[in-house]
Amino acid sequence: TDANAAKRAAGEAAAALVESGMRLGLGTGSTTAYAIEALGRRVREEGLDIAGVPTSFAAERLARQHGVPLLSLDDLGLDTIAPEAHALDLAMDGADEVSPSFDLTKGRGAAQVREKVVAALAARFVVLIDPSKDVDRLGSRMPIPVEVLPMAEPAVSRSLRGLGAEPTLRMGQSKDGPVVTDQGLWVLDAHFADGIADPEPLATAIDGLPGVLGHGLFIGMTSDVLVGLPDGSVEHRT
Ligand code: DER
Repeated sequence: TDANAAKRAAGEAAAALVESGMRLGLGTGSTTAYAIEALGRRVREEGLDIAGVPTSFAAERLARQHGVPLLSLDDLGLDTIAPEAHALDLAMDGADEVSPSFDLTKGRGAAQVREKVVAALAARFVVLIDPSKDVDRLGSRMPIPVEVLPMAEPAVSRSLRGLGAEPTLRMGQSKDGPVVTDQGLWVLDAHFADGIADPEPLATAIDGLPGVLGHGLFIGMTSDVLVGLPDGSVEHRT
């Protein structure tokens, strides 16, 4: 379909940015899946010498399936890297919404907590989208996923309402009861009826709620946006 052609174009463009010797962040979702597949091809066909830190069980399994070598943060020798240097050369990941200033909503796949850890370690954070992800303001089309300690869910829901959101507990499709994340926690999807005028203070406020592990607002983290188009072309925004 056109949507798949657009996602594939973005994913393959991201894989083309990768050079031997790079340590990568491997994102989660259907768009980054194309990048992981393309990286696997380059490893096999060109002997590309890379390794990546996966951002979910899904990304890890996909990387193994395609023969992309994996790393954990323990393998990076973080304490031997100067504080101002970056542990990863390039992290690639998808997004649910991208604002004009490249701020993101992420977490449709409930992977936002590990994704943010990995993106924060990268010298360059490349976001892979199709045009359907462009929004004028974050929260206008997608809720903000908030990963929460199950025992704290009632308190965090109340606080999110106080911040102007309508929170809904994310329920399983192939599982009865709440979705359980890779960390064994729950996800509250915080819906903002009119979108979010100023996402930065909201992100800070959500981070401060006791019982919250992380959320899907990625503010000021994006280096590049690769927009795949249905005709297979790619728009590169920096
Ligand atoms: O869940 C996530 O954070 C994904 O990266 C999501 O934001 C994008 O997934 P998609 O590429 O399948 O739309």
